[in-house]
Formats: sequence, C-alpha cells, structure tokens
Amino acid sequence: MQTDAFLTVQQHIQEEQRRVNPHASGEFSWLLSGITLATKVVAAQIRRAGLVDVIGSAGTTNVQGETVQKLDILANQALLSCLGNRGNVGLLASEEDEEPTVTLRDPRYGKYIVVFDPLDGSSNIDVNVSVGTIFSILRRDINGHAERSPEADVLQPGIQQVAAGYVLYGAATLFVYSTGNGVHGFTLDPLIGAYVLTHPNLTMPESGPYYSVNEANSASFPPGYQKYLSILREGKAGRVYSSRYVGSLVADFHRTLIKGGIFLYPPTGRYGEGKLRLMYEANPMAFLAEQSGGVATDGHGRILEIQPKSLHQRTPLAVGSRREMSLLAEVLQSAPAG
Ligand code: FDP
Repeated sequence: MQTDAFLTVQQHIQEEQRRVNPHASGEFSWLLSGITLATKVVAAQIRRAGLVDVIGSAGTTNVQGETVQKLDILANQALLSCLGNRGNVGLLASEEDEEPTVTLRDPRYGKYIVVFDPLDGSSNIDVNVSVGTIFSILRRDINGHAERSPEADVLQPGIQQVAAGYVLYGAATLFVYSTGNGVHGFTLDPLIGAYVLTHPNLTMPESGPYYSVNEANSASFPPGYQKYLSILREGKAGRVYSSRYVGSLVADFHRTLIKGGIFLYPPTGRYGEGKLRLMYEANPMAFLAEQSGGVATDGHGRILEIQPKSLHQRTPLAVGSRREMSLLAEVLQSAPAG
C-alpha cells in the first residue's frame, strides 16, 4: 500500500464535505461512520460464517414474505444500533422492517433518513457467495412534518438522495459510495480495521461484455426484454456478450460498474412489477450508476424520478453502460406491450 495515497473513508468524507461547504459541521461524516461501523460488524460475522452459528434460516419470514436468515437479523440489528444513536438520524427504514423506526421525532435534530437493505442477496449466504449491504440517505423536510407520518417523510424520489452506497462482502470487503460528486470505492484493510481508498472516481465503461439477468425467468419477460436479450445473444449488437449472474444485486451491480454491460431484473410472471425494491435497492444503485456515467431505468423512465407510493414498493430495474442501455430503450420502445 502506498502511504502517500493512504486515505480512509472517514477522511475522504470529511474532505468531500469541506470542499462543498467549508463550514460543514462534520455531522454527515458522523452519520456515515455509523454505516461503516455497522458494516465492519457484519463483515466480521460473515468472515466467521460456519465457525460461529450465523448461517441458515432464522425460522421466520419478513415483510416481503421471504425467509429471514440469521445474518439478516444480525445485519439489521447492527445498522439499527450503530445509526440509532448518531444524534442526527431521525428515521431508519430497513428492508427487513414493515415500518420505519423513529429515532428522533423532531426533524430539526434528526434531519437525516437512512434507508437500507441490511443484507442483500441473503439466499447466497449458505453457499459462501458474495452478499452486500445497500444504503440511501435522504433529508427530512422540516416544513409541515407534524402532519406527516414517518412513512410519508421517507417516500421521496431517488433524485433527492444526498448519498447512497453499498458494501460488498466478497473476496475483499468493499465500501462504495457517492454524495453526488462521483463514486469512490474503499477496501477494508482487516489489519487496521479501516476502509482505505482503493478505487477513486469510479467510471462505468461506455459499453461492456456482460449481460446479467436471471434467464430462468425469461419466458415470462415482456416481449421487448426477450427481443433485447436475443439481440445480445445472437451478436447483433456489435459485440460478443457473455452472461454473468450471481443473484446478489450488490455483486452483479459492482461487476457492471467496473466492467460495464447491463444488469436487468424485468417484470416476470411471478413479480409483475419486478422483484427489486425501489427504495432499498433500485434508487441507491441508480444514483451510483448515474454518478459513474451509467444509466438506470424501469424500462420506461429514469428510476430516480419515480415517486414512491409505499416503502416496500417493487420496480423493474435495468442498469448499466450507456451503449447497452440506449439499445434497450430503443428495443423496448418498438416492442409490443407485454
Ligand atoms: P435475495 O432474494 O437473495 O435477497 O432482492 C433480493 C435479491 O436477492 C437480489 O440481491 C438479487 O439480485 C435478486 O434478489 C435475485 O433474485 P432471483 O433469485 O429471483 O434471481
């Protein structure tokens, strides 16, 4: 490691804040340090999976009707407790919980909202495949908050995110985030327990060699998506594509960010609105995609402009490099409605 370039995520956040606002109070970096701390706790548990009793189902289902894994619960608790006492977080909305947790009712103090998916891709835990944590940070509107429910405070379009990011628990543990000024990646150095800047200014390639989709569902995709995939498979899009699908959004998105290409979770017979959650998964990934030069849509329009109607709303998601995304838009526009 080059010591002259040594920069931890904490220093990076503080520098970013000072650059935007020289009088920044440091509050925002204090909030983000709650997320980094929680994800180090999760990473430590994942690294010991199999050695300690964290693998397997907890024997319950969540608000989405999905089986809850022991690590889902642990990761959720880590985030709730590390963020709940930051002093500036008013609301916490977890993918695992039906309602948001109110930590500070008064938005003058609890001015931030953190929306998170504590452990994404959790069906991969048992087989030692990468999983992730996804987060999105919003500001609370001070005006008229007394008349609004906590849920109404959270229901903001993705364009209003002040920051978003994820942690990928893979071969290494990576923290990737954006505050609207590019996308930056940090690797957890287990020897010092700190996230160190390893991927400054990540840019999604203009085009890439991979498409990523659960092809087992393709018979029930709307016709436009089927046509698009056959164009890629048949080499009619100007290059030869390979398919890659981990089944953990964070891992599939991270590959798309680094190598380029496209990730798709279209509407299916089982999930008519797509499977992924707008607020917990699609919005943060769309924010990062756009910040790195990529594109994210629901097949019709920009993900970040969707006004959410409910916390756990699902959406189709297509995200990736400009070239693959513009071909998708063209094909979907000319295809009959599914
Ligand atoms: P999981 O169900 O394992 O938690 O939305 C959750 C998610 O994983 C994403 O991480 C992943 O991209 C997707 O679901 C995988 O769904 P399929 O198994 O239907 O492909």
